[in-house]
Amino acid sequence: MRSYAAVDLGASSGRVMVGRVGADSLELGEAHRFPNRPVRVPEGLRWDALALYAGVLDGLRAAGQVASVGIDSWAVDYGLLDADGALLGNPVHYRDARTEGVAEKVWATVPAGELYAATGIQYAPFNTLYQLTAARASHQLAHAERLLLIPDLLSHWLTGEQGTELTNASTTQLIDPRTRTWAYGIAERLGVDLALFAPLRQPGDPAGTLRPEVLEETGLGGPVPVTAVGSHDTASAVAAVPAIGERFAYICTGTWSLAGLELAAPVLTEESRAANFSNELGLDGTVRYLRNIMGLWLLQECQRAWGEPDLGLLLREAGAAPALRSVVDAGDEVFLAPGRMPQRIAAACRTSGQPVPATRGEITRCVLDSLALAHRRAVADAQRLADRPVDVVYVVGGGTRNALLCQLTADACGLPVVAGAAEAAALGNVLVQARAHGLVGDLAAMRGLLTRTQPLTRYTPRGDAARWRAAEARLARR
Ligand code: LFR
Repeated sequence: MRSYAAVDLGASSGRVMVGRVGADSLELGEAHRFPNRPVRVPEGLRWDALALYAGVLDGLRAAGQVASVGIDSWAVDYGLLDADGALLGNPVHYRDARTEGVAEKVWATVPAGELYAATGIQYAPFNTLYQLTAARASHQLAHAERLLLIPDLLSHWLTGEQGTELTNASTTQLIDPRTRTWAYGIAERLGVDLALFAPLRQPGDPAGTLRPEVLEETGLGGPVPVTAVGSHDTASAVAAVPAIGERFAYICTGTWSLAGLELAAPVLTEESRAANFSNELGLDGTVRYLRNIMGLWLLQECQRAWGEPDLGLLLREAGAAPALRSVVDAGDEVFLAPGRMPQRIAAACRTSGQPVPATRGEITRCVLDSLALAHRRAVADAQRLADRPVDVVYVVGGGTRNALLCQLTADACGLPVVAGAAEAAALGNVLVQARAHGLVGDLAAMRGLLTRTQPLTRYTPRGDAARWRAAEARLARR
């Protein structure tokens, strides 16, 4: 048995998990969990990078001696370093308003169709490319010598080394998914200086060793290597989908729902662009062909507005509320920014001529029905666009704790749902480290180990597909 520390940073909390991997065993335990609270300052919404780093150090201390450390987090965001290597300001949060209207400016130089054909990345206002364009005239960018994506930034602080991990780099919209390296032509036309980025590294590559000061602060005995993992949390989570064979779809549920397929090659058609599917890069030459859906963010923001009531109670109320009475488009950008979520959901129902959910139970039901409907559309669209039929949908991530959402997803998709690990990202992170150290074989072997060692819950679709079709048609008519 060997122990690996997986640092997994989510939009609302970070955790350091310890995975113990043996020849045919895999156990995961939590060493430390800490809040990740975005901070609104006069210049906008920012991440508290130092608090995150402090949480990582506390976590490594709690984790104890490990064979290696891996870091994954949400995508697209970054820190800028000056010529002395100092962080220039607090990293900007992807929900910050600075990218409003920026994509149109980019498309005036490189039309959206061309951009998609070259990068395969869906339109989202927060793609790193748009963030960099929004920041073009800033003093910070003018003084920046280096850009490090969030996991690479933390890895740099731990080791002193710099790199740009590929799975996360693909979310910048500056990578060509066919060559799996920089989209040089696009960067040049849009005036993005690729020299800002440290050299690319692959999941499994060595990423340095903990600095002596870090060893001292955490009480660990050196040397402790840091291993590059699928540093985009979704890359790590998809690696930990407990799938057998190829005929499966996955939904990574958490703050976001990322729903789609694992492919061997990107789908770069105009139809795929119109359907807003992304081709993010995964382990071992795979492509994560998926759509971003607002996810449990909709519910988290409602809970925040309601003073954080008990989730179990809310779900019971939602279970008792009438099904599919009102649905909203869970892919709609109007839900991206924080604040006033119950009112925004009510407004969306009102303007689409549906009954306005009034109670907490009704609003929660509306959110869960809407998410299940969005899952249905994404799974169906992905199969059609990639010409790859599936027999089963795997759900991983925080949403696996929400049995109602899993059941509604099975009902909506008309397919069996198999719910895997809530901490899938951490498991994928651990397994890539274990593999780099020779303990596990390829992706199929990693998944085999997961199916043998992790509890799975199966949800069988309950009939009445017609009601979901009708709800879908209601949304499409908007
Ligand atoms: C999920 C995730 C998504 C990405 C979003 C923003 O945590 O990484 O994959 O689109 O956060 O970075």
